[in-house]
Amino acid sequence: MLSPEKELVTILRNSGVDLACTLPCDRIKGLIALLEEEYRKPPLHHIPLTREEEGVGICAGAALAGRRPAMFLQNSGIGNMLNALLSLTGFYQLPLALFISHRGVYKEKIAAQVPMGEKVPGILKGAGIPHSVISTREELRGIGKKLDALYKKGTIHAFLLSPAVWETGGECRVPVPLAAKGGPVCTLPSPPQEGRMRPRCTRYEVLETVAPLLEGSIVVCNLGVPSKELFHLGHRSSYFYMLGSMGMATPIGLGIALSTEREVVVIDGDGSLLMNPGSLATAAYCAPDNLTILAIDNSAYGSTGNQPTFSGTCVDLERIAQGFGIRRTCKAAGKRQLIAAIRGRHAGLRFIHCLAVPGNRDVPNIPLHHLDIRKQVQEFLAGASPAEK
Ligand SMILES: Cc1ncc(C[n+]2csc(CCOP(=O)(O)OP(=O)(O)O)c2C)c(N)n1
Repeated sequence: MLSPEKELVTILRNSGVDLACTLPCDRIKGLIALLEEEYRKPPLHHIPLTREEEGVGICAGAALAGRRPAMFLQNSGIGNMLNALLSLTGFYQLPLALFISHRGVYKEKIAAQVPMGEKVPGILKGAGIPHSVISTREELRGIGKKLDALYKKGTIHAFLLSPAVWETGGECRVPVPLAAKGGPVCTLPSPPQEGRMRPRCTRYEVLETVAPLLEGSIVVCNLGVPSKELFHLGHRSSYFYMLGSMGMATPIGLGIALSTEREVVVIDGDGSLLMNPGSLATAAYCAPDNLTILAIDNSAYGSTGNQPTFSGTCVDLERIAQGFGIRRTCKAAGKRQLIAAIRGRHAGLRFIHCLAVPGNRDVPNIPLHHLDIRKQVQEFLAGASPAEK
């Protein structure tokens, strides 16, 4: 029996879909890997995205040129693209097929997926975007007809892909392409190192190294596996674990840093920073003295299966931070450099570009309720100021 992923890609090809823009979700990693393989050669095209909104623009341009574009994303990404969908694709009546991994409603283990997952059908309805729920093979087979109609009419249609559909038999055997073993691009080695720095630690090892140095600081930790790993290494009430809202670690940390005298450390990721790089400009503009952004760059969307990000091929995050105006930047590739970077006396906003090798530690979900996480951090912030301690 064909895997559901293979059957869907066959339907796409039969309907003339020639452009696939993707941003990973764990539940569709097999589908994205298959698209990458099958859409490798022109006239077909696969484009990995940094933020869903840019995909809307790319697809609109492609549709203007007569192509049949489709996007593959998690339902949370709808929140990142609604304006572009309505004021560009919808306004100009361009065709766009949205294949949305529908989280939060079926065998969901991550509570933060629930609000967006439950509301997304209503959000689509409110936005006037028709949608179909796809949870069985039969529903999957009905996609072709709808695709033909939307490309003919120049409309948007959303297919909400329930995780149940991937359980309808036949395993997708395409291996998920993993981030390059060589790790992130480094075109700007910080003195005294010469030449290309090589990452040596996984994210877990990075967190293990820095955790003892984080006592007393408010820590905002990136969503997904980074937060779970940090919790596993030892919980502190000063840790704000993100359970959703990809791309928001630096903005959250900036907001806190501007509101307290305490040291604030943001643990961000390359995928998340690439989704919202403008947050570095805002941080540089505000430049709070007490903010450190520790970007753990494993050149991968680690939490969703280590799909490569552009930091493994063409982007140097330290240069990005510098270009946005952050003056104090450095690179760290091993434990000693990392400790020196974190301990280093400083005044002003810092950006530490920590090179890491891809890989996740197998750790359980965080057992805390999100409101308890908030309460603990609020109470920590409301406690004695560092000067009074
Ligand atoms: C808007 C949105 N799109 C996609 C996802 C799925 N997602 C969760 S974590 C993650 C990867 C984050 O990668 P990175 O910031 O590099 O951190 P890493 O997991 O590699 O440490 C993705 C794509 C999401 N939660 N929200």
